[in-house]
Amino acid sequence: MDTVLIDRDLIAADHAAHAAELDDDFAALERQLARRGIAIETIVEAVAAFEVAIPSWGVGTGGTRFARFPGPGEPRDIFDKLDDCAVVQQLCGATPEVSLHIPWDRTDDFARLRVYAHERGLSFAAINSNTFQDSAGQPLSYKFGSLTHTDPAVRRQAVEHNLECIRIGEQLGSKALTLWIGDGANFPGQQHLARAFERYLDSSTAIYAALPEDWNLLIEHKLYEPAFYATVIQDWGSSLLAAQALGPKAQCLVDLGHHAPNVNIEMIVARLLHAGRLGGFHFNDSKYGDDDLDAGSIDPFRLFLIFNELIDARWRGLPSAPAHMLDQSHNITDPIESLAGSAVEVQRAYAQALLVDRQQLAHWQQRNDALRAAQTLKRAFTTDVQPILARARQRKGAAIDPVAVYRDSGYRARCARTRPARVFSGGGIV
Ligand code: LRH
Ligand code: MN
Repeated sequence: MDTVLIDRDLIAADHAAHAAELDDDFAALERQLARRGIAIETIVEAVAAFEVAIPSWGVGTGGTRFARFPGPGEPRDIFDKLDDCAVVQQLCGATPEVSLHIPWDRTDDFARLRVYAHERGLSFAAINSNTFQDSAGQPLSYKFGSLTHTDPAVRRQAVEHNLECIRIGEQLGSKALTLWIGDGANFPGQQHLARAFERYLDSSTAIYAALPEDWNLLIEHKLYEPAFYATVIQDWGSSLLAAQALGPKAQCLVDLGHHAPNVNIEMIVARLLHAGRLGGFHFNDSKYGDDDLDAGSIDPFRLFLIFNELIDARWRGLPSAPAHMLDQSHNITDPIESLAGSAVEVQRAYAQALLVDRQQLAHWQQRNDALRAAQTLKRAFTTDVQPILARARQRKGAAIDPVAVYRDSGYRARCARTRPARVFSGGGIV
């Protein structure tokens, strides 16, 4: 990594300041886990190897349809965004990959962008297409849909955009295309529910045919918004039907915010694992709708239960390697602090899920001892794995206290001086 944006001395000082307390906490946890038959080093290694990609659109200040309150030193283009992503990686050591969105991240030299990223220790995760907005100079509008539009010319335009995203992704070294479309209806009767799905299959078949051999197509379902009565790929069932119709490279992506309140998402994960079609996640949190809040900030137990299904599948020998990504909108916090913090929260859920005594759990489940089974699972969730997460960061040269190091670095103030303020008070998530 040639270009370092946070002074390494700051991280060295952070390590020096926290080493003693971390050693103390780590030793205590090591003893506790040893009594439970768990070698703490195996968990530290697993956590150190765990990565979650960050969304390029997550480093700018997000907003709602009502307003967006731009923060200081907003990134102006994809190069600024990569700088900010590199800072997140330097702080938490768990986010070496960035997921781009086209046309938001379009540039005229993607080869140079790849080098720019590489110099900052970054590479590229799945690339995201966008047929939910009309871009400048676009001949046909997506007002009434894109891949499922009744007009074949609009569908062709949307397919062509996705093919272009694949070509861009190939230049960047991505290995997947994430396909989320907002297509749907606001009124009963407005759209033929079956024919719209058939048009989706027809259009995505053309996209699937253009996928390089080693790529995946990640189909992202969403309950509603921007459509408020019916969404063509509304739930995991529609996504799975489409993936099974398209072929083995088509997988289902679960964005945690894309479900009705109280839907059992870990159950959906278990079903998609069973079908062999769990392709990835967009981690975030929510209390009501697609709130895109920081992962683990509202319901960390749900995040843990999702990882519990992933680890249980692995324990049962079910192969799955879903792509882990954050997809959040940071309306009131510094995006860099939120992204680093959220990456750590995803790691926390993963580490806790690794602590589940699966033999014991299976024992109680077999005997329908509901209380003991629930307690066995909760014991892992209530284990404070903070020393493991910090130790993993320490060993990777990341910060033990990422937010403190970031604030001491003055990086944001530096950006506020070098990046002209963007005066834009309108709505919109980015
Ligand atoms: C849709 C979504 C999708 C992205 C967009 C930024 O709500 O989750 O993954 O394209 O957010
Ligand atoms: Mn998403």
